[in-house]
Amino acid sequence: MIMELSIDYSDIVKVYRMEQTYVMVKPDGVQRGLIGEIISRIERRGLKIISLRMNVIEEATAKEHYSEHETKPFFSSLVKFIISGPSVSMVVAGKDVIKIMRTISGATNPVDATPGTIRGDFSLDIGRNVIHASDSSDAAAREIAIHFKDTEIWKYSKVDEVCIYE
Ligand code: RTP
Ligand code: MG
Repeated sequence: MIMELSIDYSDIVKVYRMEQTYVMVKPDGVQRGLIGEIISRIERRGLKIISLRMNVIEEATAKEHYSEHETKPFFSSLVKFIISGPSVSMVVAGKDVIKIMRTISGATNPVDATPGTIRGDFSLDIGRNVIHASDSSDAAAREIAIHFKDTEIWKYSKVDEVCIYE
């Protein structure tokens, strides 16, 4: 028997209006083979990756990205670490994605990160906490613009969105 779902596919376009955030698998996450694990967690949650790139971030870009911390004692070691090897940058879209990505990521200091979060499952040290995710809508807009051109961000529908969103 063939069953048809009674779903209104015309609503799919709503997802375009949802939030976007910037996510990075930091150099430690890349070295430890966690790219796939992290991307899987993002996808399985129902979030949509709308841009994706591996590169070694330029020093000036890393300084701009973390400019809110430029007076902190850990700033120079943080920048040095972020540019130390390839990282994976993404733009992720979805309903409440900024808050959800922060929750999936876990507390900044892994000692406080709940098991089940990325930091709580895969890290031990605050300076090697595997993932970055924007912490507010202003930060998300700023960070996406630092790391991606508009033309690198893909606004597409996914067929499962009718099952993920009410
Ligand atoms: P991120 O920006 O990397 O996603 O991390 P976050 O929002 O959870 O934490 P934030 O306060 O923005 O700090 C940025 C990164 O700096 C390192 N850090 N070290 N030694 C220290 O006290 C210290 N505090 C922060 C961490 O690697 C943190 O992810
Ligand atoms: Mg931060």
